[in-house]
Amino acid sequence: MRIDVVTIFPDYFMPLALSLLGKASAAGLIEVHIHDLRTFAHDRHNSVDDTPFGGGPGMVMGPQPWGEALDEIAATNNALRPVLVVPTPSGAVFDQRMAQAWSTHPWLVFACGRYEGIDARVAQHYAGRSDWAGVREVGIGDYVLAGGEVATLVMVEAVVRLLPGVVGNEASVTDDSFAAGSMAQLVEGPVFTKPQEWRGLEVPEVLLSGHHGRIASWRAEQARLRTAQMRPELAAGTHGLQH
Ligand code: JCK
Repeated sequence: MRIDVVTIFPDYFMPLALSLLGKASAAGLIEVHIHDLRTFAHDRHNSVDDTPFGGGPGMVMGPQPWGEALDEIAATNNALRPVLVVPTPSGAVFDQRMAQAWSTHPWLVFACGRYEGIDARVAQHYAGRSDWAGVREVGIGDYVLAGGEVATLVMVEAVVRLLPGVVGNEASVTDDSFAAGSMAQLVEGPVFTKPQEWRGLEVPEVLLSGHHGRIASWRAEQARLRTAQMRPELAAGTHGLQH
């Protein structure tokens, strides 16, 4: 999978060299390119923002540097159609199902806005371009960030760990996809490792019993309890995944 990111803060993406994502890059499973939007601005101060039409607080990112950056990126590979992802607090909320869907695309391009966001014509333009595979305007939750960079890191990590060969332990991803149909319905219960007793706290005895059937039922019950306690909206089924 190829991943391009356009941002005025390229340093935000240094974590992509680390850990899971760094290994995926080193193994050639992903190819990541970070682009500085300011290099596509042509005035003396490399400005990328301007005052909003209609008035209001703050500044808005203008369409010209975005158009030049995205066109230049797309021109580097005429065989693939990129999906444009635009993180925004007003988008649909990114979830595991979107991560699964995006993990099958060969090329994702993330447009990280700052200030009050990006001129709406940028998303509109690329949504109408047949040499692009569409535009996804998405948020990562109901809180306001200062820009799209952190949301992009979140989405890239969620997508990349689903790629074949990226997570060493395939069972953990398979489990998620079981959860993905069901992540809608249940969160996981508690997990434990050694030592068997820590500061007077014992690991639940059933987990030491070796009875796989009893362990599975205990875990299912713990998942139900934890979901009811922490995620009542999932327990009620009043969230996004059932269609
Ligand atoms: C991209 C700029 C900052 C700040 C206007 C918003 C009422 C608009 C996000 N889940 C998420 N939360 N925030 C973002 C996100 C924030 C961004 C950008 C993503 C680009 N900003 C900003 C204030 C406003 N207010 C609520 C008016 C943008 C994601 N993904």
